[in-house]
Amino acid sequence: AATAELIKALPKAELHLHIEGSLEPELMMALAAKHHVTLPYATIDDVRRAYNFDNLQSFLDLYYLGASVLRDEDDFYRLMWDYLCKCKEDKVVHAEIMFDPQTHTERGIGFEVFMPGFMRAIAQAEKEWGQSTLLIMSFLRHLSEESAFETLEAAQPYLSMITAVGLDSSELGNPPQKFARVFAKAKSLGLLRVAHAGEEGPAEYIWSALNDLDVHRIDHGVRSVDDPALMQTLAQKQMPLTVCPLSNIKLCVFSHMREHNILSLLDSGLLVTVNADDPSYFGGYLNDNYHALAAHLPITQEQIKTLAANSFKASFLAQDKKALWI
Ligand code: ES4
Ligand code: ZN
Repeated sequence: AATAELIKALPKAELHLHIEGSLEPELMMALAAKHHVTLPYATIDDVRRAYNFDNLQSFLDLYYLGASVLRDEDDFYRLMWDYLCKCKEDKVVHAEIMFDPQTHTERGIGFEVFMPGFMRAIAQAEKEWGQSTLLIMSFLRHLSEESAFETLEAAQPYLSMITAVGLDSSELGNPPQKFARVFAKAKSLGLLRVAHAGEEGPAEYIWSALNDLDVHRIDHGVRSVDDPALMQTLAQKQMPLTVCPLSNIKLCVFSHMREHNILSLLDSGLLVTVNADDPSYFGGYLNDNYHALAAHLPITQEQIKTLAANSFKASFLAQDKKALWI
């Protein structure tokens, strides 16, 4: 009970959250009806029952299907608004939110549709309760380098609203170096950089994210334990890892939460953070991820406080703003 109270009371930052992965089944079904989109689900329970994944790809197939109901500006507003309300509830005082432009542009829905929807919700939450947010534009790595360049080009009018670029989707067979030139261009435009690496992919992909993409954080990175030299480099650089416990269990990266390696990453001196990834698909928002760790691992209250402090240290907030929360 004391641990539950601590988790609830601690101010936290969320650093690894796909806004399209916060689409709850209720909103998905409502938007399908609104736009006359046919989904292979008759009821909300059918949607929830479908969320049993064997690996990353089996999840991504349903994630892209779900996102197909997002059509107009109001849909993107509602998606973002619902997530920001969860932030308020979970004491997520700062959120660095990823969005996947290509998930929408590939369907003919452009930046001029989703960006105003996102920004209207962000402005409202900032005004109503002082919510702090920033945006990370993530490239789909199963698509081409050319498509990523086109996405960066299409984002030009919106760059003042975007802090960083990221890299997500199917990891195996799509190593970070495939996007080295895109990330170099993004860097030249003043954008910060993160990349998913070492979720399903090998430790070499984490090296590639560091060396070829010049990232400030690694999303997931749990496979770093396979490479002692990499562990040493990550610790020495204090390179943040945005670990997503419930995601890793749902996607069978670990067979059970008690097998999760987050405490050994922490004990090795890495700058580890806890994050929700795709909360509506993986069974919970940020506090649920902390609760799942507390339920299955011998985590101490001090370690929980360290993880929350790390989330600010690893954030893209300015140093003076970080200091308010650490
Ligand atoms: C994702 Cl968990 C995960 N991994 C890679 N790409 C993604 N996109 C949304 N969630
Ligand atoms: Zn992710």
